[in-house]
Parts: sequence; structure tokens; C-alpha cells
Amino acid sequence: MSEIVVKKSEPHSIQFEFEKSALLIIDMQNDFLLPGGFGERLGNSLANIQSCIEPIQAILQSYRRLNGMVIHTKEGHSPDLSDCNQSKLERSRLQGAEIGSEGPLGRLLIAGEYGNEIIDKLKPIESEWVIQKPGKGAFYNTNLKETLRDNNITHLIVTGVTTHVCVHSTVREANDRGFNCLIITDGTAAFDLQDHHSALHMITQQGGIFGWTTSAKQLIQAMP
Ligand code: TIU
Repeated sequence: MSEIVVKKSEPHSIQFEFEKSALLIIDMQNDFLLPGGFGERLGNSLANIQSCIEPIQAILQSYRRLNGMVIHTKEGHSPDLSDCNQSKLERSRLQGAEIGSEGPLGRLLIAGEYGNEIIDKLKPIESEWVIQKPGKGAFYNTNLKETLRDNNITHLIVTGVTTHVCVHSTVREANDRGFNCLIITDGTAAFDLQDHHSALHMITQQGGIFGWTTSAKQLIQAMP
């Protein structure tokens, strides 16, 4: 077992066994990162969202080198929208980004469309898990919990977009299911910088009420 100790993490240092950790890469799909996708159609600027790509690439490289567990998630719905609840659909319509409507990257937030694919720079390789999720949290209506338990995972290294929406929902769900979360400050991003920083603050306040945060560099330096 390889013990990892990240000393420079908030609110205090974190220690875990590498073999019991998984790198979780949340929703790094074209729909959120590229012009014309769901994120931009919701009214967001893409100026800040791509900053997390390089830090995630660096951590992914380390996990691949060490044969660690890597899980990619994609937020998306089946083409008939049977797994999209009416409230989510209605709010997307009111915002001018109706889920399932045609866009330059294909139908918005629909499985199998170009917008739903993971960005080229983080393309999953065959040994990695890819989980399609209909909700914001990655545990809702997926087999993520069973997959983690089957692989004896206790710690999640959490990256992806957006910090305050799908990353936060997933971290909260993970907490209630007994998983420890280390969120990567520069390996996550939101459209709005204030949302990003507020979401990270919420993780570490009250002695780490939802977990820990650190940078990609600090994590990589601590890896074997
Ligand atoms: N809108 C927004 O910030 N995020 C989402 O809708 N989904 C994810 O965060 N993946």
C-alpha cells in the first residue's frame, strides 16, 4: 500500500492509501467546456471554465502511471428524455437552453451527442470508468456507490465542473455515503469565480465539514 500524505491541504493535512483512492472527473464534457454547449446556452461566459483542464490532465497522468482508479462522469439524458425530470426540463427551457433541443454540438445534454462527449484533452482510456448521470450529484440514479465499494475505495479526489453545482452536489452525496473527499482547487472550475471560491470555502469551513481542498501540484508532489 502506498501512503499519501498531503500536508498543504485545508483545513488540515490529509492522509490516505493510494490504492483506496479514486480520481473522480466530473462532467468535463463538450457541453460545459465548448462554445455553443449547454453551459454557454444557459447564459454563462466560458472565460473561467477551462482553467481546470491542465491541472486535471496532470493528476490524470499520475493516476494512469500508477494504475489508479479513474472515474469520469457525464451529465446527460437518454434521447427520449425519460430520465429527465419535468422541473429540470422546464427550468432549462425558461433559461433558453432546453435540454434535448438542437444546438451546434448536437442535442443539448443528450447521451450520444457530441456535446455529451468528454473533451479531447481528457478522453477516457479503456480501463477507466465512464458513468452517465441524469442528475447533478453523481450518486443519483447511477451505480457509483456500488462501483466504489466493490473496489474498496475510501477516498475521492474530486475534479471537474462546475464547482458549485455538480461537483458540490457529488461531494455532499459522497459525504452522506461515508466517502472522504479531497477537492482540487485548480482542478475544479465554475463559470463565475465567486461561485468557485464560495463553493470551495463551504467544503473546508467548520473544520472541513465536507472534506479537504488542495492544489493539483500539492497532490502530485505527495504521490509516489
Ligand atoms: N450549470 C452549471 O453550473 N452546471 C451544471 O448544470 N452541471 C454541472 O455542474 N455539471
